[in-house]
Amino acid sequence: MNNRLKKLRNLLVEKDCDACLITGRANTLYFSGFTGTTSFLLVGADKAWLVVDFRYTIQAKKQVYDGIEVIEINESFYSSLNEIIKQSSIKIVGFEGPALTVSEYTRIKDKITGIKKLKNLEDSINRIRIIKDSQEIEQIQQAVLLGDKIFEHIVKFIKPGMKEVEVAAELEYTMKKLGAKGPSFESIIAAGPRSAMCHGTATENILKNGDAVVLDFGVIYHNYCSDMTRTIFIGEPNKELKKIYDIVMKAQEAALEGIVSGMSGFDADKIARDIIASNGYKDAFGHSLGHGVGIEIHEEPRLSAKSEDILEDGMVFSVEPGIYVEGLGGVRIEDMVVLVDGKIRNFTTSPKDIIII
Ligand SMILES: [Mn+2]
Repeated sequence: MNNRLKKLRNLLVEKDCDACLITGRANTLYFSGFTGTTSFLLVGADKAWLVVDFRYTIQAKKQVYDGIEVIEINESFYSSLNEIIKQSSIKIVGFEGPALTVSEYTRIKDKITGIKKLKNLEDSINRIRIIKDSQEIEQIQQAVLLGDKIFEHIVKFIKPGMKEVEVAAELEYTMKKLGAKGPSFESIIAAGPRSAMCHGTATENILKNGDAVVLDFGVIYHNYCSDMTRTIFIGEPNKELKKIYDIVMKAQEAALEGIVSGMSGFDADKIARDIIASNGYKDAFGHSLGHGVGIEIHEEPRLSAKSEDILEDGMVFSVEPGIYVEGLGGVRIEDMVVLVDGKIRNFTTSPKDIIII
């Protein structure tokens, strides 16, 4: 874990900061091991402090990695931070822009008088998490495996006439029963024409004959997220839905085969996008091919028509092409993968042959 703090300290040098203040939950967990919901993690050149209130002192002391001192606040977070900063002659402090509210920023400026300059490090702290270490890869694989088990169960559970919310409830109940903390995002269960809505979270809509049903869900297991999508059918699908299913599967298989380390997120996305476009559905694939997954469900890298990320070994991301036709329905197939030795290793093992219930 010291390696993580080392990377952060290299960033401090690069950004001319004496310390950085971590307030986001994902980065706090990544760099300190602390899972509570309120804290300030201050990392300096050779010391690091996790500032918590009374509720979390015992937990924080148990969880933090070596080299991090747990400080319980006396008066307020700001006065405690101010004391630390004054005592350690920290002057320039970087912060994670995406994880600090305007109110917090204003309070830090007003109350932590020891800070001479605050620097917005934007998403550069998040980007340290872009390459997963072997322990993370192992944990992510376990999370994906749990997702596969849940999918296997839910396929047997689904019957025509059920509501989408019943399917979602069974999914989420099963997750927790199997040890997950809960869903990594609100489960998407979208049947019939609703399946054309990429983020159609479950409603009281009833699963009917001929419906495509998009099941997009994930778990949080041992602090790591999984994400998967399969599209199944209630009764025999019509010709166009079947055709769409084949195109999406081909696009995904081509991407899984073709994505290599060194490739840009743009080029990776293009592999699937070109196949969908050449089959006449150019405008029906309106989202990106994939996103990084880790402590957060959506993180770096991005595989999209706008991405400038370069894909590298150790990156974990989703590959999820889709086609959506208003009035008819949609199909998406999503796996989670890691780049190893230049190529894709697929974590997801759920079947992709058409499933008809
Ligand atoms: Mn996804």
